[in-house]
Amino acid sequence: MYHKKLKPFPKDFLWGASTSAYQVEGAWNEDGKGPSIQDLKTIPADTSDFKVATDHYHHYKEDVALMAEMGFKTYRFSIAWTRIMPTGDGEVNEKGLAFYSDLIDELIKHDITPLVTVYHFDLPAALEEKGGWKNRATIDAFTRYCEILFKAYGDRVKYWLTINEQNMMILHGAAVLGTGKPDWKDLYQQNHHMMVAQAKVTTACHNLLPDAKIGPAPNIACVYSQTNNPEDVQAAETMAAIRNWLYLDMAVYGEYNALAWAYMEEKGYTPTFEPGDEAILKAAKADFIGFNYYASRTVAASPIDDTASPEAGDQQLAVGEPGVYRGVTNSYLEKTEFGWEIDPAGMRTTANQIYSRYRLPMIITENGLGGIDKLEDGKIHDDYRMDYLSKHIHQVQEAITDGADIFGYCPWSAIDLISTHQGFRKRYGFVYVDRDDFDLKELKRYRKDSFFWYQKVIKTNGEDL
Ligand code: BGP
Repeated sequence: MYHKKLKPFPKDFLWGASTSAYQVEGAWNEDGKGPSIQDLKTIPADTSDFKVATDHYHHYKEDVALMAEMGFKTYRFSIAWTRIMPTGDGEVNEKGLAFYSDLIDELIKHDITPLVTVYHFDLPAALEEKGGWKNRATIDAFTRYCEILFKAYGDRVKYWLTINEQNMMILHGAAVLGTGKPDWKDLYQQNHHMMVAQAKVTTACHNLLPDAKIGPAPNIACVYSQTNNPEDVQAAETMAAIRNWLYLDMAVYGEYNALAWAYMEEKGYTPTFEPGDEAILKAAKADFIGFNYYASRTVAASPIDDTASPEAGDQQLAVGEPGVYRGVTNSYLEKTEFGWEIDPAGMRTTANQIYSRYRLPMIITENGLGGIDKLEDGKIHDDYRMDYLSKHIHQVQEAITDGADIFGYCPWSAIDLISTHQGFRKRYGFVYVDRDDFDLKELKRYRKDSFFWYQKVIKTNGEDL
């Protein structure tokens, strides 16, 4: 594909950036917040826990002012379920409700559209103790929790995201959530419950807030075949079905993707449906698709005695499953310091694939470079980040020119926060937060070079990259 002339970004394009509650807020047990699974998980000895994070809970006004200075049109953040309902269900914590209400007001005061993720990896610990997503009671708790949010904030929040990276929680649960060795049959049952929960809140949102829009936020990556051997190509198709389309087919069509279902049948992983599930799934249709993209994936066919293990890897690192597919390194791509491949063109391909399958408006809800930043004389020269982001934004424009309906771009992350695995060593923000894994210092904020660069990108509506 080529283009002679790129179409401009739409004039009301939603430039912004993302964070998630447990990675940015801190104040882990303040003002009535209950513990989430993230607060209780075992953290490697050389890495910070999530108790203070960036302390955004106490700095949110300063942080929103920095976002406004960059010119953000939107800010994607998540709500900590355990601030609203400390035990995941039952009593509502007014102070928790007030925090997000104030944050939303602060954003609106600065003309920043709130884009709210209701659940980003931080299941209430009290629900986990009762079986978490294995337990169908979690579906009802999630629905009640979301209804509270819709009623409390629906007058001001028009864009909602349901579950962040449900596909990564299932495929890389051990890495993302620290849940230990996967039991796949059980995981696909949990997955089914999350699908039903998502469908219920999508419908609840439509009923309670007819003007609002709601969609999923999986991590979607186009899957390349290592060679033109038809067997490799089929392995790539299978992986795309298991990794990507299973989640989006459900969010949009309310049905299991056929190829993914066939895989689950073959493996004995098909979930049990309760009466009514089918109708609940079918009744809910996303209004738009949010997707996180960090890099493409490349795979080859895998012999049944393959040693590739589905238990290894993280959100992006190559894994595989004997007899299904084997993740391989793409020799055309460079890697970040943390080993994730960099593939800007793959983002265009991914957006085009999603659009041709679902024909729904899309917003990129995460994309970004985790790097080791150095603070020197109050400055952070993060040209590697600007390079990564400008190449990806260029590809967003290519995809828009291809005809994909993309209405916003929210890289990860608005401000430095704790990485899911590498603590404060791995940073993503436009704003540097001065602390390291164990020394909290003063948590002072510094504008990185990428801050000023992104300010210019937004000001010129993506013309000056
Ligand atoms: C995504 C998650 C985010 C975020 C990001 C970067 O998968 O949705 O929560 O952390 O990846 O990952 P990491 O922090 O592991 O570098």
